[in-house]
Amino acid sequence: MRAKSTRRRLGQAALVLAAVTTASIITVPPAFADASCDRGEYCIYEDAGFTGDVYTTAGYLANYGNIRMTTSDWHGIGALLNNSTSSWINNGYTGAYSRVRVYREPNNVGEMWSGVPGQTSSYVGNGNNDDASSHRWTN
Ligand SMILES: [Ca+2]
Repeated sequence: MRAKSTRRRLGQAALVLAAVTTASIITVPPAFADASCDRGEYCIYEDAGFTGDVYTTAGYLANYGNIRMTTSDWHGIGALLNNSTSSWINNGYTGAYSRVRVYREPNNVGEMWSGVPGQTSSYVGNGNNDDASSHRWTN
């Protein structure tokens, strides 16, 4: 009786595992899903000219920390977002909280640049390159 019960539980566990495995095959990995610079997003590029690894977000980010960018090629993991921004696009919506402000330090300390919707920078300049650590949306 006990052995049968254990076997049934193992069988159920195998079914759950199979379902999870199937789901992860069907689901598009977030690393790839997040690569496009969609409407409403602030889009960060590792290199000048909107190239290299990418990070796109419609949200605030008070500390880039250990967040990884989306890799731009087929191998490896993305570059660290922190201290990597070299070019950017504000693809946000106009209206309230449409201006993105970018900071040298976490928690919005030391503003380096800001941009309204539609504004882009193909290179942030030598003084600001690879130095951004947080951003937020403001009016
Ligand atoms: Ca960079």
